[in-house]
Amino acid sequence: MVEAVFMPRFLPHRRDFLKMASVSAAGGYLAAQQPQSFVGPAASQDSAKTDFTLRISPVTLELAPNRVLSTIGYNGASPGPRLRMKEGVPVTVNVINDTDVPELVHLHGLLIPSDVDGAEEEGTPTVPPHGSRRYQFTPTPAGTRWYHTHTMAMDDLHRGSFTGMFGFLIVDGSGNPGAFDQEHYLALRDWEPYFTNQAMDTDDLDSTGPQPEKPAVLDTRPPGLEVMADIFSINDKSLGAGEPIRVKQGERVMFHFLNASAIEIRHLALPGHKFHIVALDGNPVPNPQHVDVLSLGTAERISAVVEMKNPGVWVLGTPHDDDRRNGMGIVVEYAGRSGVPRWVKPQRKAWDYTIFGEARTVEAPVETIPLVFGKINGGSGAFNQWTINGKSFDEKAAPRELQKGRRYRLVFDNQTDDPHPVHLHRNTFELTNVYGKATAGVRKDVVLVKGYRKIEADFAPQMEGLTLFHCHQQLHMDYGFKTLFDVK
Ligand SMILES: [Cu+2]
Repeated sequence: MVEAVFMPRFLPHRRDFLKMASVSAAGGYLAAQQPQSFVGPAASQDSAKTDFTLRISPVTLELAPNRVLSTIGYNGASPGPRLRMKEGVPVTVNVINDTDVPELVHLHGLLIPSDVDGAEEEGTPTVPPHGSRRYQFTPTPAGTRWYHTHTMAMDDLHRGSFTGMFGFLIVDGSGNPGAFDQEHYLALRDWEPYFTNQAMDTDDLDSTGPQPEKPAVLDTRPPGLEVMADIFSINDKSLGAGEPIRVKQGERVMFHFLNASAIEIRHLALPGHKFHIVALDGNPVPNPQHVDVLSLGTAERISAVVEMKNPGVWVLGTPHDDDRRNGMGIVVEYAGRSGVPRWVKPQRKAWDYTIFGEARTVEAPVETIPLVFGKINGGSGAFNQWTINGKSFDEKAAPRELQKGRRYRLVFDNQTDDPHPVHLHRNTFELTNVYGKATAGVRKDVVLVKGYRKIEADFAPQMEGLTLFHCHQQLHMDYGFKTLFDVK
């Protein structure tokens, strides 16, 4: 069924104070075209540099006309500037902090020393309020990386990754990026978050599947607060408010998607088209595949080529109807076509990391490290506490020691009912088993582990020093869901 979409007509909010005007009475997106930063052929925009400045300061974002919000960003914008570097060529990132609180810039997906990785737990010095600090490092590996704040937010939804402090970081390598006619960097975001006891609503596209890990007796205490949002954008524009992506029939368009949310797990579809997925978290996959729907846990990246062979005006957006009407999408417009952008609900199909992998048998690890994720329900109006192997993060506890170059297998054993996008700093891991299915060759730095399921990932640490592992949902991380390794 084809659904005509009149948008963005933001839904009435659960909060009265957020009464915002809709874009126009007719809901026409053409009334509201703004130049959209970051959308355009990359080649015309940037080339690799060695010196960068990031200024942390308040910014206002016009997500749509009459829908302006304020947050913290980099260089007066959110997303911040796209930082393009060359693999192996040393760079300096000068961070200036115009705010009143200490800050940290985490360089996500890079193999760099602890003192510049941007995590306080690893010993990276903070950027003092109204001060500055230089990050000097040699970027590697090549691929689509990103940068974002790594401060704690706890119960303050105006801090940490709830703000607009994020941006793409591209490390150019010697590899051939493939043939395409246009390249777009699209960061998915939600805004104006709030606490709620409601369970996370999902788009029901990606069922959890069998849960052999689920205990017979569940914790019956009421769950505590989670974070939700009702306003969405791709880069800094809500669906329909920015420039469409303009394409011609027959073009091959490379999309680099980043889920820059602190809270949301996201699906995306472009009706009438397929995504040819070539890289996950910036790392080329051994077995590129066509899919109809993308799944992006918090902090995950997907690079996919779309062949434009279905002329029209389409919505590239989330299958979640409320969220799409509230801004999560962007219009794809073929040359010579006009009219109301079309949306068609995609077929339901579970996301499967292993279709991008190889069937070969992986080398056995020297050691297996179980990481059992637990949740202590906080009850109504309070925060849940999160545990790894029964313990919430304790900064005084000695980190677990690992040996450089030794092959370890991490077992992400999710003994909670929530999906968790877990991230290992300063390393790339290889998925070796996903929900009971063996695989090889898919290299990532974040993986989404569904409720009561298990994923195994192997890695051989290359970098000495403290290495943080955590859930990339800000609230979960802040309330205990993290642990430290120390590589010797
Ligand atoms: Cu989590």
